[in-house]
Amino acid sequence: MACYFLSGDKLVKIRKNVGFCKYGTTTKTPAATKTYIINRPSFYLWQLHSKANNSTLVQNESSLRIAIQKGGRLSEKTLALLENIGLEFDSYKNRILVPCRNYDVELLLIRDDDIPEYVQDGICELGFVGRNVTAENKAAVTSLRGLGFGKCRLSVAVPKNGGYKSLKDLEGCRIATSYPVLTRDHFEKQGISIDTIEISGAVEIAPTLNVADAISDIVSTGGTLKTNGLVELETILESEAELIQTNRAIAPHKKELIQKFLMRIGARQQAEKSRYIMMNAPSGAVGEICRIIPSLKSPTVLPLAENDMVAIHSVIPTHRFWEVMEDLKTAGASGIVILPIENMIV
Ligand code: PRT
Ligand code: ZN
Repeated sequence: MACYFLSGDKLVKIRKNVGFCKYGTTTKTPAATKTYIINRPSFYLWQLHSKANNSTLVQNESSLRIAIQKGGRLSEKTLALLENIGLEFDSYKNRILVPCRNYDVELLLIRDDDIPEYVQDGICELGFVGRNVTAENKAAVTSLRGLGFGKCRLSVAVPKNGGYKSLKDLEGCRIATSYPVLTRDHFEKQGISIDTIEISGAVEIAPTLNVADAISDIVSTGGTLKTNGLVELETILESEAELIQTNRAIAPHKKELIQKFLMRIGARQQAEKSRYIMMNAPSGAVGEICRIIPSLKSPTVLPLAENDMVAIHSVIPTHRFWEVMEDLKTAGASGIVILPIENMIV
Protein backbone atom coordinates (compact mmCIF):
# COMPACT_ATOMS: atom_id res chain seq x y z
CA MET A 1 0.00 0.00 0.00
CA ALA A 2 1.16 3.50 -0.77
CA CYS A 3 2.25 6.06 1.82
CA TYR A 4 1.46 9.75 1.90
CA PHE A 5 2.80 12.83 3.59
CA LEU A 6 1.57 16.35 3.83
CA SER A 7 3.24 19.05 1.77
CA GLY A 8 1.68 22.44 2.33
CA ASP A 9 -2.03 21.69 1.97
CA LYS A 10 -1.49 18.77 -0.37
CA LEU A 11 -1.02 15.11 0.40
CA VAL A 12 1.87 13.70 -1.57
CA LYS A 13 2.04 10.09 -2.53
CA ILE A 14 5.30 8.26 -1.83
CA ARG A 15 5.50 5.56 -4.40
CA LYS A 16 7.48 3.03 -2.37
CA ASN A 17 6.40 0.99 0.61
CA VAL A 18 9.59 1.90 2.39
CA GLY A 19 10.74 5.46 2.05
CA PHE A 20 11.97 8.61 3.68
CA CYS A 21 9.87 11.67 4.02
CA LYS A 22 11.95 14.76 4.67
CA TYR A 23 9.84 17.40 6.29
CA GLY A 24 12.37 20.05 5.34
CA THR A 25 11.49 19.54 1.68
CA THR A 26 7.93 20.72 2.12
CA THR A 27 6.77 24.32 2.10
CA LYS A 28 4.96 24.99 5.36
CA THR A 29 6.90 22.54 7.45
CA PRO A 30 9.62 22.85 10.08
CA ALA A 31 13.26 23.23 9.12
CA ALA A 32 15.04 20.42 7.32
CA THR A 33 15.96 18.62 10.47
CA LYS A 34 13.38 15.91 10.81
CA THR A 35 13.31 12.77 8.74
CA TYR A 36 10.46 10.36 9.12
CA ILE A 37 10.88 6.78 8.09
CA ILE A 38 7.74 5.36 6.64
CA ASN A 39 8.17 1.63 6.60
CA ARG A 40 4.84 0.10 7.42
CA PRO A 41 2.23 -0.97 4.89
CA SER A 42 -0.23 1.48 6.24
CA PHE A 43 -1.57 4.94 5.61
CA TYR A 44 0.02 7.73 7.60
CA LEU A 45 -1.32 11.18 7.39
CA TRP A 46 0.92 13.84 8.81
CA GLN A 47 -1.21 16.75 9.80
CA LEU A 48 0.33 20.11 10.46
CA HIS A 49 -1.01 22.14 13.32
CA SER A 50 -1.04 25.79 12.27
CA LYS A 51 1.79 28.05 13.37
CA ALA A 52 2.99 25.78 16.13
CA ASN A 53 5.28 24.12 13.60
CA ASN A 54 4.83 20.75 15.19
CA SER A 55 3.47 17.81 13.34
CA THR A 56 1.17 15.09 14.52
CA LEU A 57 0.62 11.65 13.21
CA VAL A 58 -3.03 11.02 12.66
CA GLN A 59 -4.03 7.47 12.09
CA ASN A 60 -7.55 6.32 12.53
CA GLU A 61 -8.10 2.79 11.34
CA SER A 62 -11.69 2.43 12.46
CA SER A 63 -13.61 5.37 11.01
CA LEU A 64 -15.09 5.34 7.56
CA ARG A 65 -13.12 7.92 5.62
CA ILE A 66 -14.77 10.08 2.97
CA ALA A 67 -12.89 12.40 0.61
CA ILE A 68 -14.58 15.64 -0.33
CA GLN A 69 -13.45 18.76 -2.20
CA LYS A 70 -11.76 21.20 0.15
CA GLY A 71 -12.90 24.45 -1.47
CA GLY A 72 -14.65 24.61 -4.80
CA ARG A 73 -17.88 24.23 -6.69
CA LEU A 74 -18.82 20.90 -5.09
CA SER A 75 -17.85 21.69 -1.48
CA GLU A 76 -20.92 23.59 -0.34
CA LYS A 77 -23.48 21.16 -1.75
CA THR A 78 -21.53 18.13 -0.53
CA LEU A 79 -21.36 19.51 3.01
CA ALA A 80 -25.04 20.49 2.88
CA LEU A 81 -25.93 16.94 1.83
CA LEU A 82 -23.90 15.47 4.68
CA GLU A 83 -25.53 17.80 7.17
CA ASN A 84 -28.99 17.10 5.76
CA ILE A 85 -28.53 13.38 6.43
CA GLY A 86 -27.79 14.15 10.05
CA LEU A 87 -23.98 14.19 10.17
CA GLU A 88 -22.47 16.82 12.47
CA PHE A 89 -18.93 18.10 12.04
CA ASP A 90 -16.76 20.48 13.97
CA SER A 91 -15.17 23.43 12.20
CA TYR A 92 -13.66 22.66 8.78
CA LYS A 93 -11.39 25.68 8.90
CA ASN A 94 -7.72 24.96 8.16
CA ARG A 95 -8.28 21.26 8.62
CA ILE A 96 -7.61 18.33 6.39
CA LEU A 97 -9.19 15.61 8.49
CA VAL A 98 -12.51 16.48 10.10
CA PRO A 99 -14.08 13.93 12.45
CA CYS A 100 -17.83 13.57 12.65
CA ARG A 101 -19.43 14.09 16.05
CA ASN A 102 -22.31 11.63 15.70
CA TYR A 103 -21.29 9.02 13.09
CA ASP A 104 -18.18 6.89 12.81
CA VAL A 105 -16.89 8.82 9.87
CA GLU A 106 -14.18 11.36 9.10
CA LEU A 107 -13.85 13.70 6.14
CA LEU A 108 -10.63 14.18 4.21
CA LEU A 109 -10.70 17.64 2.63
CA ILE A 110 -8.54 17.74 -0.49
CA ARG A 111 -8.44 19.03 -4.07
CA ASP A 112 -10.99 17.35 -6.29
CA ASP A 113 -8.29 16.11 -8.70
CA ASP A 114 -6.82 13.94 -5.92
CA ILE A 115 -10.08 12.33 -4.80
CA PRO A 116 -10.36 9.48 -7.37
CA GLU A 117 -6.82 8.26 -6.67
CA TYR A 118 -7.25 8.35 -2.90
CA VAL A 119 -10.43 6.33 -3.20
CA GLN A 120 -8.83 3.96 -5.72
CA ASP A 121 -5.92 3.36 -3.32
CA GLY A 122 -8.26 2.73 -0.41
CA ILE A 123 -7.02 5.75 1.57
CA CYS A 124 -10.66 6.75 1.66
CA GLU A 125 -13.48 4.26 1.30
CA LEU A 126 -15.78 6.85 -0.30
CA GLY A 127 -15.42 10.11 -2.20
CA PHE A 128 -17.64 12.86 -3.54
CA VAL A 129 -16.33 14.04 -6.90
CA GLY A 130 -17.36 15.01 -10.42
CA ARG A 131 -17.66 12.14 -12.90
CA ASN A 132 -15.41 14.17 -15.23
CA VAL A 133 -12.53 13.99 -12.71
CA THR A 134 -12.87 10.25 -12.06
CA ALA A 135 -13.05 9.57 -15.81
CA GLU A 136 -10.03 11.75 -16.61
CA ASN A 137 -8.01 9.93 -13.93
CA LYS A 138 -9.22 6.55 -15.21
CA ALA A 139 -9.58 5.63 -11.56
CA ALA A 140 -10.52 2.06 -10.72
CA VAL A 141 -13.43 2.87 -8.39
CA THR A 142 -17.14 2.09 -8.30
CA SER A 143 -19.67 4.82 -8.82
CA LEU A 144 -22.42 4.27 -6.26
CA ARG A 145 -24.80 7.02 -7.36
CA GLY A 146 -25.14 10.37 -9.05
CA LEU A 147 -25.91 13.17 -6.63
CA GLY A 148 -27.89 15.53 -8.83
CA PHE A 149 -25.62 18.56 -8.41
CA GLY A 150 -22.45 19.83 -10.10
CA LYS A 151 -24.07 19.06 -13.44
CA CYS A 152 -21.93 19.93 -16.44
CA ARG A 153 -20.47 18.42 -19.59
CA LEU A 154 -17.05 18.14 -21.17
CA SER A 155 -17.46 19.57 -24.66
CA VAL A 156 -15.39 20.39 -27.69
CA ALA A 157 -15.88 24.04 -28.59
CA VAL A 158 -14.67 26.02 -31.60
CA PRO A 159 -14.51 29.70 -32.60
CA LYS A 160 -17.97 30.73 -33.80
CA ASN A 161 -16.75 31.97 -37.17
CA GLY A 162 -13.95 29.43 -37.59
CA GLY A 163 -15.78 27.36 -40.19
CA TYR A 164 -15.63 24.14 -38.14
CA LYS A 165 -18.81 22.16 -38.75
CA SER A 166 -17.96 18.75 -37.34
CA LEU A 167 -15.24 17.04 -35.33
CA LYS A 168 -13.58 15.84 -38.56
CA ASP A 169 -12.81 19.47 -39.45
CA LEU A 170 -10.42 19.48 -36.46
CA GLU A 171 -8.07 16.91 -38.04
CA GLY A 172 -4.49 18.01 -37.26
CA CYS A 173 -5.67 20.91 -35.06
CA ARG A 174 -4.44 22.00 -31.62
CA ILE A 175 -7.02 21.47 -28.85
CA ALA A 176 -6.46 23.23 -25.53
CA THR A 177 -7.81 21.34 -22.54
CA SER A 178 -7.47 20.42 -18.87
CA TYR A 179 -8.81 16.98 -19.83
CA PRO A 180 -6.15 15.56 -22.17
CA VAL A 181 -6.97 11.89 -21.50
CA LEU A 182 -10.71 12.12 -22.22
CA THR A 183 -10.15 14.46 -25.15
CA ARG A 184 -7.51 12.29 -26.85
CA ASP A 185 -9.64 9.15 -26.29
CA HIS A 186 -12.67 10.82 -27.85
CA PHE A 187 -10.85 11.97 -30.97
CA GLU A 188 -8.93 8.71 -31.29
CA LYS A 189 -12.16 6.69 -31.24
CA GLN A 190 -13.29 8.66 -34.25
CA GLY A 191 -9.95 8.28 -36.02
CA ILE A 192 -9.16 12.01 -35.89
CA SER A 193 -5.61 12.99 -35.00
CA ILE A 194 -5.11 16.13 -32.92
CA ASP A 195 -2.50 17.82 -30.74
CA THR A 196 -3.63 18.40 -27.18
CA ILE A 197 -2.30 21.50 -25.43
CA GLU A 198 -2.65 20.95 -21.68
CA ILE A 199 -3.78 24.07 -19.83
CA SER A 200 -4.92 24.08 -16.22
CA GLY A 201 -7.15 27.19 -16.22
CA ALA A 202 -8.83 29.75 -18.48
CA VAL A 203 -8.87 27.25 -21.33
CA GLU A 204 -11.51 29.26 -23.18
CA ILE A 205 -9.07 32.07 -23.95
CA ALA A 206 -6.63 29.77 -25.85
CA PRO A 207 -8.09 30.24 -29.38
CA THR A 208 -8.11 34.05 -29.01
CA LEU A 209 -4.44 33.94 -28.00
CA ASN A 210 -3.76 31.58 -30.93
CA VAL A 211 -2.44 29.02 -28.48
CA ALA A 212 -4.97 26.53 -29.87
CA ASP A 213 -7.53 26.17 -32.65
CA ALA A 214 -10.28 24.78 -30.43
CA ILE A 215 -10.87 23.74 -26.85
CA SER A 216 -12.27 20.85 -24.87
CA ASP A 217 -13.61 22.14 -21.58
CA ILE A 218 -16.29 21.90 -18.94
CA VAL A 219 -19.51 23.67 -19.85
CA SER A 220 -22.40 24.36 -17.54
CA THR A 221 -24.60 27.29 -18.65
CA GLY A 222 -22.55 27.96 -21.80
CA GLY A 223 -21.99 31.59 -20.70
CA THR A 224 -18.18 31.35 -20.70
CA LEU A 225 -18.09 29.96 -24.24
CA LYS A 226 -20.43 32.68 -25.48
CA THR A 227 -18.37 35.45 -23.88
CA ASN A 228 -15.28 34.11 -25.66
CA GLY A 229 -16.91 33.74 -29.09
CA LEU A 230 -16.96 29.94 -28.95
CA VAL A 231 -19.69 27.41 -29.78
CA GLU A 232 -20.06 23.79 -28.74
CA LEU A 233 -19.38 21.22 -31.41
CA GLU A 234 -19.77 17.94 -29.55
CA THR A 235 -20.19 16.61 -26.02
CA ILE A 236 -17.50 14.22 -24.84
CA LEU A 237 -18.95 13.42 -21.41
CA GLU A 238 -22.04 14.33 -19.37
CA SER A 239 -21.12 14.81 -15.72
CA GLU A 240 -22.47 15.41 -12.23
CA ALA A 241 -21.13 14.94 -8.73
CA GLU A 242 -21.00 11.27 -7.81
CA LEU A 243 -20.42 9.18 -4.74
CA ILE A 244 -17.59 6.78 -5.51
CA GLN A 245 -16.38 3.77 -3.53
CA THR A 246 -13.03 2.04 -3.43
CA ASN A 247 -12.66 -1.32 -5.15
CA ARG A 248 -10.24 -2.38 -2.39
CA ALA A 249 -11.41 -4.71 0.36
CA ILE A 250 -13.48 -2.90 2.98
CA ALA A 251 -13.66 -4.00 6.62
CA PRO A 252 -17.06 -5.52 7.54
CA HIS A 253 -17.92 -2.78 10.07
CA LYS A 254 -17.18 -0.12 7.47
CA LYS A 255 -19.36 -1.94 4.93
CA GLU A 256 -22.19 -1.69 7.43
CA LEU A 257 -21.53 2.03 7.91
CA ILE A 258 -21.59 2.51 4.13
CA GLN A 259 -24.96 0.72 3.84
CA LYS A 260 -26.48 3.00 6.49
CA PHE A 261 -24.86 6.04 4.89
CA LEU A 262 -26.32 5.09 1.49
CA MET A 263 -29.75 4.55 2.99
CA ARG A 264 -29.67 8.08 4.44
CA ILE A 265 -28.55 9.59 1.15
CA GLY A 266 -31.29 7.68 -0.69
CA ALA A 267 -33.89 9.04 1.75
CA ARG A 268 -32.63 12.57 1.26
CA GLN A 269 -32.60 12.25 -2.54
CA GLN A 270 -36.13 10.84 -2.54
CA ALA A 271 -37.29 13.70 -0.29
CA GLU A 272 -35.73 16.29 -2.59
CA LYS A 273 -37.66 14.86 -5.51
CA SER A 274 -40.96 14.97 -3.61
CA ARG A 275 -43.31 17.50 -2.02
CA TYR A 276 -46.03 17.10 0.59
CA ILE A 277 -49.31 18.47 -0.75
CA MET A 278 -52.40 19.38 1.29
CA MET A 279 -55.73 20.77 0.13
CA ASN A 280 -59.35 21.05 1.10
CA ALA A 281 -62.17 19.81 -1.14
CA PRO A 282 -65.87 18.90 -1.12
CA SER A 283 -66.36 15.17 -0.31
CA GLY A 284 -67.93 14.65 -3.73
CA ALA A 285 -64.73 15.75 -5.46
CA VAL A 286 -62.43 13.22 -3.73
CA GLY A 287 -62.58 10.63 -6.53
CA GLU A 288 -61.67 13.12 -9.25
CA ILE A 289 -58.92 14.76 -7.14
CA CYS A 290 -57.33 11.41 -6.25
CA ARG A 291 -57.30 10.58 -9.96
CA ILE A 292 -55.45 13.85 -10.71
CA ILE A 293 -52.87 13.62 -7.89
CA PRO A 294 -49.74 11.97 -9.36
CA SER A 295 -49.01 9.84 -6.32
CA LEU A 296 -47.95 6.21 -6.14
CA LYS A 297 -49.81 5.65 -2.87
CA SER A 298 -53.41 6.42 -2.07
CA PRO A 299 -53.83 9.95 -0.61
CA THR A 300 -54.96 10.46 3.01
CA VAL A 301 -58.51 11.86 3.26
CA LEU A 302 -59.54 13.45 6.59
CA PRO A 303 -62.95 14.89 7.49
CA LEU A 304 -63.10 18.61 8.28
CA ALA A 305 -65.33 20.33 10.84
CA GLU A 306 -67.25 21.88 7.99
CA ASN A 307 -69.97 19.56 6.58
CA ASP A 308 -69.13 17.59 3.43
CA MET A 309 -65.60 18.99 3.32
CA VAL A 310 -62.40 16.95 3.59
CA ALA A 311 -58.67 17.56 3.72
CA ILE A 312 -56.60 15.58 1.23
CA HIS A 313 -52.89 14.93 1.92
CA SER A 314 -50.41 13.26 -0.39
CA VAL A 315 -46.79 13.16 -1.58
CA ILE A 316 -46.15 14.07 -5.19
CA PRO A 317 -43.09 14.38 -7.46
CA THR A 318 -41.89 18.01 -7.22
CA HIS A 319 -41.80 18.55 -10.98
CA ARG A 320 -45.45 17.48 -11.41
CA PHE A 321 -46.95 20.08 -9.03
CA TRP A 322 -47.42 22.94 -11.50
CA GLU A 323 -48.77 20.54 -14.14
CA VAL A 324 -51.65 19.36 -11.93
CA MET A 325 -52.33 22.49 -9.88
CA GLU A 326 -54.85 24.00 -12.35
CA ASP A 327 -56.67 20.66 -12.73
CA LEU A 328 -56.94 20.30 -8.94
CA LYS A 329 -58.51 23.76 -8.66
CA THR A 330 -60.95 23.01 -11.49
CA ALA A 331 -61.91 19.78 -9.69
CA GLY A 332 -62.82 21.80 -6.58
CA ALA A 333 -59.66 21.83 -4.47
CA SER A 334 -58.97 24.96 -2.42
CA GLY A 335 -56.30 26.13 0.06
CA ILE A 336 -53.63 24.06 -1.71
CA VAL A 337 -50.43 23.98 0.34
CA ILE A 338 -47.17 22.40 -0.79
CA LEU A 339 -44.34 21.69 1.66
CA PRO A 340 -40.76 20.43 1.35
CA ILE A 341 -39.93 17.07 2.91
CA GLU A 342 -36.76 16.67 4.95
CA ASN A 343 -36.19 12.95 4.54
CA MET A 344 -38.30 10.17 3.08
CA ILE A 345 -37.94 6.43 3.60
CA VAL A 346 -40.10 4.57 1.09
O1 PRT B 1 -9.33 23.44 -6.39
P1 PRT B 1 -9.88 22.20 -6.95
O2 PRT B 1 -8.91 21.45 -7.83
O3 PRT B 1 -10.47 21.31 -5.89
O4 PRT B 1 -11.15 22.62 -7.84
P2 PRT B 1 -11.22 22.96 -9.38
O5 PRT B 1 -10.96 24.40 -9.56
O6 PRT B 1 -10.43 21.98 -10.20
O7 PRT B 1 -12.75 22.58 -9.70
P3 PRT B 1 -14.06 23.44 -9.49
O8 PRT B 1 -14.29 23.71 -8.04
O9 PRT B 1 -14.09 24.62 -10.41
O10 PRT B 1 -15.13 22.41 -10.03
C1 PRT B 1 -15.37 21.21 -9.38
C2 PRT B 1 -16.29 20.34 -10.22
O11 PRT B 1 -17.53 21.04 -10.43
C3 PRT B 1 -15.82 20.03 -11.62
O12 PRT B 1 -14.86 19.00 -11.68
C4 PRT B 1 -17.11 19.65 -12.31
O13 PRT B 1 -17.43 18.31 -12.00
C5 PRT B 1 -18.15 20.55 -11.61
N1 PRT B 1 -18.61 21.70 -12.41
C6 PRT B 1 -19.92 22.03 -12.62
C7 PRT B 1 -17.86 22.64 -13.03
C8 PRT B 1 -18.75 23.53 -13.63
N2 PRT B 1 -20.01 23.15 -13.34
C9 PRT B 1 -18.23 24.66 -14.36
N3 PRT B 1 -19.01 25.45 -14.88
N4 PRT B 1 -16.52 22.82 -13.14
C10 PRT B 1 -16.03 23.87 -13.81
N5 PRT B 1 -16.84 24.79 -14.43
C11 PRT B 1 -16.11 25.92 -15.12
C12 PRT B 1 -15.54 25.51 -16.49
O14 PRT B 1 -14.23 24.99 -16.33
C13 PRT B 1 -15.57 26.81 -17.26
O15 PRT B 1 -14.43 27.61 -16.94
O16 PRT B 1 -17.00 26.99 -15.38
C14 PRT B 1 -16.78 27.53 -16.69
C15 PRT B 1 -17.97 27.24 -17.56
O17 PRT B 1 -19.16 27.56 -16.92
P4 PRT B 1 -20.40 28.12 -17.75
O18 PRT B 1 -21.54 28.14 -16.77
O19 PRT B 1 -20.04 29.51 -18.20
O20 PRT B 1 -20.65 27.19 -18.90
ZN1 ZN C 1 -9.41 20.45 -9.55
